[in-house]
Amino acid sequence: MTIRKQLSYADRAALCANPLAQQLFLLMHTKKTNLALSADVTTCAALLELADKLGPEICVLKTHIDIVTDFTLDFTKKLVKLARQHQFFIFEDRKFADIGNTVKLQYEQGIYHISEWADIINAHSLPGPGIISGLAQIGLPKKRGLLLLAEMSTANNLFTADYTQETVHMAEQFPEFVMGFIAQKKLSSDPKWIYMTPGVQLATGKDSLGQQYITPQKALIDNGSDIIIVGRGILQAQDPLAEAKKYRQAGWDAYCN
Ligand code: BMP
Repeated sequence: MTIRKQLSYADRAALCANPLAQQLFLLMHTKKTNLALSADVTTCAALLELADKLGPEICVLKTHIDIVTDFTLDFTKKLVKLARQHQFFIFEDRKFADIGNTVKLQYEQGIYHISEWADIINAHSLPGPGIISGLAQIGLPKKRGLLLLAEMSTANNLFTADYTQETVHMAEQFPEFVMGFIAQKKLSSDPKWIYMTPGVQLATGKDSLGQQYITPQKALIDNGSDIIIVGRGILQAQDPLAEAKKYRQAGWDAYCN
């Protein structure tokens, strides 16, 4: 019987063309965490408190900046400071989906100036490769990274197997800027891609609006993903820090398995 050694996060860091993917793999390896917190709260104070308390447990903090009611640019400076202090990357879950020229403006300008503070962003591949070229014009000089949405966690979504594979092919044309995918499972044998999986809770289930949950073990062991993205599983717990530690342990045990 031959036993094939799986590549570790550290091994895979060396294979990445995108510098941020490399740094993220190394951070996961040294910090021993593959947990991303989906910090879906609506005030700057609540977001900063989460970043400060849970920052030591996570590799990525995911934001939806347009749900924050009292946004200021000063808030983003504080968030970046906490990210450096506690060693995590900031991922703005903006899901860009327009033509290249428009997403460039949305990424750099407007109220949020996303390119100034978000290490990672994501985009739909639906408009074609121009969306990646547009975002890359802003993000590449700043050494940022892009994730493409190749699958979604929701019930009855319109992502087909062909769409998912075409998304992987599109990523292959931009290895310096694309880090990997938002997906439910590993999609390619190329070890440089990083997979982040939302729709994760300690028990399987769903919410009332189509969200579906798989367990950390299912995401990381059975499906071959790399990072679990957890929102309400942690945020709605009585003690979010204690719950984050549970998810961190479950995620790390699954990776080491
Ligand atoms: P929760 O764990 O509370 O269900 O939150 C999941 C988070 O991941 C949300 O911020 C949502 O926008 C995001 N997300 C998702 O749930 N499924 C996807 O396919 C893609 C996402 O970005």
